[in-house]
Amino acid sequence: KERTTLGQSQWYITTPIYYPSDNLHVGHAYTTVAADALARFHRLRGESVLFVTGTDEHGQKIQKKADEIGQSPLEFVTKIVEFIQDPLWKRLGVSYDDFIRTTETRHEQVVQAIFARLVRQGDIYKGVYEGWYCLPDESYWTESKLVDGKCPDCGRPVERVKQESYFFRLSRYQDRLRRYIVGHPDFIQPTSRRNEMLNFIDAGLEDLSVSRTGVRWGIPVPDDPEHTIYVWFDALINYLTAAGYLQNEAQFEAAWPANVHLVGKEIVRFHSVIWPIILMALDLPLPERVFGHGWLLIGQNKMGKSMGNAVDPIELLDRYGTDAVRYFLLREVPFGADGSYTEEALVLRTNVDLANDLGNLLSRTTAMINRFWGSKVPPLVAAEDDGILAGEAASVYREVEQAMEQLAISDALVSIFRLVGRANKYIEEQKPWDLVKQNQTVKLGNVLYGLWETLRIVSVLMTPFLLETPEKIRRQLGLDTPVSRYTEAVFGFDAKGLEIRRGEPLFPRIEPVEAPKSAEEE
Ligand code: ME8
Repeated sequence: KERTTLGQSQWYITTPIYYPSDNLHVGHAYTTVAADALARFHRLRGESVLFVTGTDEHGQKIQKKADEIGQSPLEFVTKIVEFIQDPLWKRLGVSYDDFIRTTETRHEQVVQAIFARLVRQGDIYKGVYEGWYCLPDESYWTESKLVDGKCPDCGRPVERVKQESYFFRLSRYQDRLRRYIVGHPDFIQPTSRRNEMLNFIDAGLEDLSVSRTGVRWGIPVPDDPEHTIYVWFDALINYLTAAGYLQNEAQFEAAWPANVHLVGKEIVRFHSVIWPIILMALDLPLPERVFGHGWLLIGQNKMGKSMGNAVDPIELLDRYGTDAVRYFLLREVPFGADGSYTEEALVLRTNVDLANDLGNLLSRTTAMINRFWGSKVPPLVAAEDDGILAGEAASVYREVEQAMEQLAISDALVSIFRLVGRANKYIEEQKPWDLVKQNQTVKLGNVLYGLWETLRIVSVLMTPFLLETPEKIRRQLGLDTPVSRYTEAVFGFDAKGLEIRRGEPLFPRIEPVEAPKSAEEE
């Protein structure tokens, strides 16, 4: 884990903090692994990174769940949180710098300080709330927003709430927020989500109820402990707490504003309406971007705890290993769009891309260097090189950088695998076995070097995405050093004296799951 370097600006990325109301599923792993790949990419470029994830532990939903099984809420969530940290994120290789729990004192202090300040400023006032509440989403709705009497976001039943409450004056900031979003086209991404938000704001922002009576499990309102602070108001502030707000000035200087809040599309509204208004009220700069990615679907439905279709990431890790699971999550669906999850697709991806394309390139390359060049890595005779692989590698280098800037994570992997594919085709074109017979030694050496060098470059480019594979490739290439900088992915490495070490296949082929036809045929 990289330590925070003070006095230097940090690239700050966050995931949502998840509700530990149940074990997390593949949908949560999706966001978290994506954030991890982005964090690792920025570290590889030599930037100081702050990558934060965590858990959103208060609120009525958790309280209800804990009551049902007769445990204290803290006891109940703590077990789940420990599981999330280890084994879940540990086995997925999530390299967070900080894990924030909203029940930590450092967070409760910041939330109360902010609440008190907003009351003093007149941005929060006391009134009476009368309307509807969606418990699973922990969100308030007015009568007019309901669809067929249900929550317009998730379609589930809502409950009637009438009680004394504190209100946050969203209405006061409506015009300012609209101007900000219009003036900062990259603030909410993708663009479709930005347009939805503008429409939502144009329909008019009503002041938001930010406290509850009767929900014990929450942060008390300062000087009015009958009220606990609304769980979303509490949760969003985690991004400030983790950056050191009010507690560590130097750290906060370096980290704030956040570069990316990565979230699922269903909570973009909280992050691009309520959150920026909290920050405006505090006179703080807004995050650079809020990126709302799409959903993993099972059939037509969102994968979710309440849908009963949640897939356990631990089972996938047991069956397929960290890199196959990470690769599938990062590659399968264009980042931003919805996409369906199936285990068959995971197996196919692993077999086609990792076992065939990449695995074969490595085994063929090392086999030929072994047979045709006595296991030594041939030297590059640059003046005679055709430049084909060098040229492709240079384009891919730039494409991966651009894709990662735009959070187009799957595109970055598509580019890397285009380079792998080009190298495989190059073997067919150059036919090293004929070059041997024709005694074209310089050409043969350059071809073998080019293939070896492409694999070395691929091992660098893949470092943010896959954890064990880059090392495994490098071991077979005869390289003992781990990857440390993105700029190592440049063609022309001096491989003098290195010897390849042939080894196990990178990804043994997996037998396809659930193939009833072929089972019958057997
Ligand atoms: O909303 N596809 O927590 P949560 C893709 N505590 N991503 C999915 C997904 C799916 N099917 N299901 C879940 C909360 N996710 C609040 C957040 S932030 C200040 C507070 C991911 O446990 C996605 O990132 O319900 C989604 O936004 C998040 O999990 C919701 O997690």
